[in-house]
Amino acid sequence: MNRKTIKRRDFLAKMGYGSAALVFSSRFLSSCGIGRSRPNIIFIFSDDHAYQAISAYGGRLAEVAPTPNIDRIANEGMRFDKCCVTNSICAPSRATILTGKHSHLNGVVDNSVEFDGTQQTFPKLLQQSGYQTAIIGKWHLKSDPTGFDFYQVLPGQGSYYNPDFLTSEGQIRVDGYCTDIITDKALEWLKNERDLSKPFMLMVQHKAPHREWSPALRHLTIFDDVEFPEPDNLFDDYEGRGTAANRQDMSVEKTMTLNSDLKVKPEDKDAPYYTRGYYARMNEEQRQTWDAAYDPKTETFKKANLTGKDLLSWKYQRYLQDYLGCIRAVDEGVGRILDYLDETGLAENTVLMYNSDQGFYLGEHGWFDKRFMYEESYRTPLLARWPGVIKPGSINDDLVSNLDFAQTFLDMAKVEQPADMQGLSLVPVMTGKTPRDWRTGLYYHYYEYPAVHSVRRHEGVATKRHKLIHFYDLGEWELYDLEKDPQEMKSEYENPEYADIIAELKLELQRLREVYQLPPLQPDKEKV
Ligand code: SGN
Ligand code: CA
Repeated sequence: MNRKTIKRRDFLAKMGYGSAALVFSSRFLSSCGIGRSRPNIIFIFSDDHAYQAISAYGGRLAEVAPTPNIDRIANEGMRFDKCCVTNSICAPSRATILTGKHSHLNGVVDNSVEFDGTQQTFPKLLQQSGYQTAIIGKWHLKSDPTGFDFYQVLPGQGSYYNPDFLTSEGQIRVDGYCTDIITDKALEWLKNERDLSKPFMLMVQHKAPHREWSPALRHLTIFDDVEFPEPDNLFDDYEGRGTAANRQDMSVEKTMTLNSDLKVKPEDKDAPYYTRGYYARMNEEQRQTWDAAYDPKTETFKKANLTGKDLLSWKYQRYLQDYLGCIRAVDEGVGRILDYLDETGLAENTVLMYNSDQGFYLGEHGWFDKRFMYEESYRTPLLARWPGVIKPGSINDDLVSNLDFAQTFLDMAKVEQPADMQGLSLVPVMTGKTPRDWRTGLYYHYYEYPAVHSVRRHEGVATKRHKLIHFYDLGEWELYDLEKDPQEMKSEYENPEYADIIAELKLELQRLREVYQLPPLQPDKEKV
């Protein structure tokens, strides 16, 4: 018996099959996805997960809040350091991923738009080519999912505790913690519900760590004794930037609410804190665990009577305790899925990608939330493991985008990439063979204004080093030199030394607008 046969026998034994099954093993193994030329695809997607909160990316939080399981994807695969989004907000990002098109063409320019589910998407094309497709978790596109053989999705933003799910048979409520349930459902589908005769594409989409950052009950106090390093620009005064950065409404200091966001419990039992949101959603037993965790924090806070910078520092610590607390369950879930793939041998022919719908501010510039083209929300984590194809431990810094994912998945599945998709397949990049003429600039466009957090509309172009941003409602431009100023604290737009670069970037912006068929800008003047 050669080594391969022994390996197969071990594997079959693990799956509960005796040696008689060996004769059928080739067919069986290929039905599991092993030895198949078209790989299975698992896309694990979180909501608002900042790359600063993934230890594989290093940074100030890596030691205090490690993510060992997510890091496994990087260690066994590739870490992308320049993965950017087309429009840094939830529904638009999801629509771009599904369609491979910028917001103005897929229609979802902001969170208020309903996704037109009749349009071309990569799950539909995979499905037509013989893949089984499934999505579990946050969807947030208003219309029902199309192109999936199986779906169980959260309505709207979903709930952290005892969440509802929309299924093809109607709405169900499931007791427990959302992140754990989504992982359970994904594993259940992999183990018992998928069609073994087909390759599959599974999207596992978490709500966490979205606002209002509510961790699993077992994780409510894990960071109580941790002091998180502050970013250098937590106390940013926005000097050197334009109107938009100065007038946003997303600061840890002013926008974050003491009760809902920071979990300081109000004394008035009729307060909204108790009657709607996560607290109302919990059952009695869950509330007891919650109270045991947050009552002491509320007491300490009230006694401390903090003001000014001390108050902001406290808010920052409290915010990160919960935000990073949410990520612990996401990381555990990733570990469970990786373990399952490894233990069953399914890993061998399964690509696993981890990504978030955009980045997030963890106190940088004094902010939370996203939307801006400034680095922390513009960049998003991307990690990919593909045994035998991606070299373990590789790091890539090519300019890539969530615009590229649809074509990447199609390319992996050997399905033709439609000419009207606007990205590039990342398969050559993953194999370490980035084409010489790979893009040198990325186009960005944020539309959701007026809206929550008051971030002004803007478009822009980014190269690896520079970023030109046009706040067109305001008639203002900003330019950043990331090599000189990685934290983007000073716009160089008025600096004559940058005149040539600005001229070049304006041409590039114009070129990209034409390539991507952008309509003329529609400033929201009357709402300024
Ligand atoms: C909610 C949040 C906002 C967040 C938007 C969009 N407020 O309105 O902080 O920016 O969602 O988020 S909350 O108090 O209701 O949590 S997105 O990820 O869906 O785009
Ligand atoms: Ca989001």
